[in-house]
Amino acid sequence: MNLATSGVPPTRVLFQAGQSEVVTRIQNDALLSASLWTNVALAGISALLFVYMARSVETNRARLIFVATILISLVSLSSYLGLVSGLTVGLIEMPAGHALGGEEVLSQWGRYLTWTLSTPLILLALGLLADVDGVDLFAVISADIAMCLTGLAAALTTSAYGYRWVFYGISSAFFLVVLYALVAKWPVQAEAAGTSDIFATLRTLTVVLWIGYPVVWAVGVEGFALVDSTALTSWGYSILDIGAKYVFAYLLLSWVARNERTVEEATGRGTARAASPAQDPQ
Ligand code: RET
Repeated sequence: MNLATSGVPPTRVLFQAGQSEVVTRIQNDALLSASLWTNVALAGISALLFVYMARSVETNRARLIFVATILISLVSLSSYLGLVSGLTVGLIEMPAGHALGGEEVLSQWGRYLTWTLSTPLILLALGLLADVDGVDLFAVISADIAMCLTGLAAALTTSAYGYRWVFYGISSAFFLVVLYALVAKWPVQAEAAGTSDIFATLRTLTVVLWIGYPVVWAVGVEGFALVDSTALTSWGYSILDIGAKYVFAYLLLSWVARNERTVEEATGRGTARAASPAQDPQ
């Protein structure tokens, strides 16, 4: 069916709006394009760098941390290619009550979808570093995935302005679970694992930058639209991504490569020991 001639009003077309139309809008906005291509480049370069850094890593747990972290860059590369190609971008009409109510806004909904893959990998890497137990890791990663999916709902809800914020509130509640683990629980386990110094650095980086995401959402086009530019909102997320993924990953992997023994010795105090009766006769 040709939507242009079918009599379907443009406001109802929303996600059927052709990818080519969305791509044209992105390409015509140099600032917006730059926010995406910068991350395509950084994701690709960082993945290559991390694979290179992995060449001398031999022990199991260190290798696992490398695999999880290299995947962060690869997920990011796919995510940003989804955005620049228009595959995971759509036009949504903001509901009445929103500062841009009635206007069509470019929604980069693919970001939220791919965060459901990248943020669990970040938490997995941090959890392995701190040698947290499997149940804790499962609970925190589940809350994190729920945070991303309800964040996706907040961004895509167009039936009523209030519902956008209801989903935002639920997403924030899940986020508090993640923050609680990072700030209160995991540092204690990192201390026991002998990784507390690097864990503290990465934890601070993660907590500060991750708090930036809901702030960008609230201030940017999706929330109060105090900044009503799609390009600037996109740059907000892109800059946070650079710190939360590539800088984070570089700091983590260079430490792990230098301290393989500490990482390997930590195995057995948390997950592995609890799961393996052979190491724990009681
Ligand atoms: C949203 C809006 C709803 C409320 C909250 C949010 C939090 C998002 C976070 C995202 C972190 C993303 C990262 C991506 C790396 O690839 C969904 C923006 C709380 C914390 C680190």
